[in-house]
Amino acid sequence: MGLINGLRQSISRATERLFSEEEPKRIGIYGPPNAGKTTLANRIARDWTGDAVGPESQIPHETRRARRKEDVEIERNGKSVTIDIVDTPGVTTKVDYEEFTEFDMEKEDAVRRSREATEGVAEAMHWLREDVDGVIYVLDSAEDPFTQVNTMLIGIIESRDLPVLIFANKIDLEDSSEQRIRNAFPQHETVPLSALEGDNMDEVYDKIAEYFG
Ligand SMILES: Nc1nc2c(ncn2[C@@H]2O[C@H](COP(=O)(O)OP(=O)(O)O)[C@@H](O)[C@H]2O)c(=O)[nH]1
Ligand SMILES: [Mg+2]
Repeated sequence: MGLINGLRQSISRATERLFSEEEPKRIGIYGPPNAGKTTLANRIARDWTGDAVGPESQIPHETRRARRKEDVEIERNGKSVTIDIVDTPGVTTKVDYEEFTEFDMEKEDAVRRSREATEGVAEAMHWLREDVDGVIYVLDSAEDPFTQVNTMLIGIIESRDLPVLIFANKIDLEDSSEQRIRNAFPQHETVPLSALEGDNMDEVYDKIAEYFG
């Protein structure tokens, strides 16, 4: 009996290992509000599965809960990687309801949205600590990358030893600078793109397969 149970246990451990190797990698898309995280998540999902992850918006904090798209299979150079795309709320040091009232919203709705956004930020941080296997860090190339939030998040990602790619988004904008982002995070690979226009998506998928596959 002891021998058979022992055998059973080692077989089930081996099976577990086999399956865990096939499990998709969970890739979190992080970055400040309005960097284009949802636009990117939707483009990846549409390119490889045909449907979207969530609504994109000019209103900051439109994504207030983490959204997931499971089993997105990306095929590159004869290799395929299966990932779960997690689109997170933008991380910021301050969520102010007045940001919302600028968008013609009633105060009550604006206050509710800012409360949800604050909870969403906490949730995104929790996922970063517990639940993701790799990170795509999205930045708006037309904005200054040297912010406390970026430094803090990249620091947390590094301390967890997670593979990370920096995406310099919005390169279609005239005052964008990919180099400014490279200078801010020289220790990481930076990929320029426009999630909105679909520029440089071939390199984006090559890098995703290379880093997270
Ligand atoms: N010009 C330009 N605008 C973009 C690009 N990606 C996203 N946006 C716009 O930036 C705004 C915020 O995008 P969203 O994906 O909601 O940002 P998120 O808050 O990071 O999820 C929207 O108005 C998008 O259309 C891009 O590559 N180029
Ligand atoms: Mg979003």
